[in-house]
Amino acid sequence: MEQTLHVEAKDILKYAENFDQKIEEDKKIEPNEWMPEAYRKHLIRQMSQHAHSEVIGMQPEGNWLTRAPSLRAKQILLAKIQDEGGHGLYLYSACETLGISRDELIEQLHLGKAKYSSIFNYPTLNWADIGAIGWLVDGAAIVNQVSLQRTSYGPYSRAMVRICKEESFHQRQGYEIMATMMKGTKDQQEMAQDAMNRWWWPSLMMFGPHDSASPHSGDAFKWKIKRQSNDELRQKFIDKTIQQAEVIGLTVPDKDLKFNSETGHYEIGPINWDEFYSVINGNGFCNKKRLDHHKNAHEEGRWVRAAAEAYKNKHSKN
Ligand code: BYC
Repeated sequence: MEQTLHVEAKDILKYAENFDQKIEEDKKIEPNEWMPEAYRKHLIRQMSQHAHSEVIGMQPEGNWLTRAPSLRAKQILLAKIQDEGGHGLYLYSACETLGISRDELIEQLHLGKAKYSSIFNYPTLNWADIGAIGWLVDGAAIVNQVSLQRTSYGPYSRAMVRICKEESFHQRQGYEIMATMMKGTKDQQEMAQDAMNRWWWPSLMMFGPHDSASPHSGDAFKWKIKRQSNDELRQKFIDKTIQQAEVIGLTVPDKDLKFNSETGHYEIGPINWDEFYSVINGNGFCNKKRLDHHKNAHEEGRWVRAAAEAYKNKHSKN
C-alpha cells in the first residue's frame, strides 16, 4: 500500500500492534490505515474474485432476457441483472481502495490469474434455470454475504450491507418462478425439477472446499475476513433451502439426504470435488465462452473508456 512505503522500519512494529488490536476489538480496518501486505493481498484476491463473479454472473441470466415468458418477468430479470452489474462496480471500487487499479483487476481476470465463482460456468438451458439461479445461486450468495457484512475491511463490509438488501429480492424472484412452475402443467413441473437437479450440487460448491481443504481459511479467520467457515455456511444454506424445496414440492437430488434429529441439521451425500476443481481450473461447460464474451465486451467498450478519459482531461484543464 502507498502508505506502507512511507512507514519507517522502526515504526512497523507499532503499526502492526495497532492493526492486531483493531482486529481483536472487532474494529474495521480502513483504506488509509497501515495493514500487513499479506492482508491487503488476501483481500484483493477475494474481493476481485467476488467482483468478477457479479459481472460474469450477468451472462447466464442475460441469455434469457429476450425469451422471458412475460413483460413482468422480463422487467424483473432486467432489474436483477442491472443490480448484479452494480454489485460488481461497488466491489471493484472497494477493491481499488487497496491500491490496485481496475485495469489491473480486469487484466488478471483475462489472463486467468483471478477466478470468478464456479457456478457461472454452467449453462442456462431453459426458463426454469433462471428460477433456480435466483433461488439457489442468489440464496447461497446471501448466506455467504450476510456473514461477510461483519468482515474486518471497512469498504468490503459496507458494500456487503448494501448488496445483501438487493440479493434478498433476487432470491425471492427466483423462488417465485420455481413456485409458479410447480403449480403449472406437468411439463412445467418437470422443467423446474430438472433445473433443481442440475443446479443443486453446483450451488453447494459455491461455498468452496471443505474447511479441511481450504488453504485460505487460516489467514481469513486470523484477520476476521471470514467470520464463518465454508462448511458452516454451506450447512446453513442446506438447512433452509431443503425446507423451501419441500414447500413447493421439489425433490432434492441426493439419495443420501437425511435429517439428523439430534443435531437438527440435514446430512448430505458426498460432493463431487473433482467436478469443482475441474470447473475452477477452467474446464467447466462455459468457462471459455464466459471469458471470451467478457474480453470481447471489454474490447468493444474501449472507445467509451477513451471518450470518458478525453472528457475528464478536457475538463480538468478548465
Ligand atoms: N468458485 O481456501 P478457499 C452472485 C477457490 S456472485 C471459484 O476456501 P477462500 C451472483 C478460491 O478462490 C457472488 N473458486 O478460499 C451474481 C481459492 O483459489 P485461489 C459471489 C473458488 O477465499 C450474478 C481456492 O478455491 N460470491 O451472487 O477462503 C448473478 C481455495 O478455496 C470457489 C463471492 O465471491 C468457487 N465457488 O473461500 C447471480 C463470495 N470456492 O484464490 C448471483 C466471496 C473456492 O487461491 N468469496 N474457490 O486461486 C468468499 O466468500 C470466499 O472467497 C469463498 C472461498 C468462500 C468463495
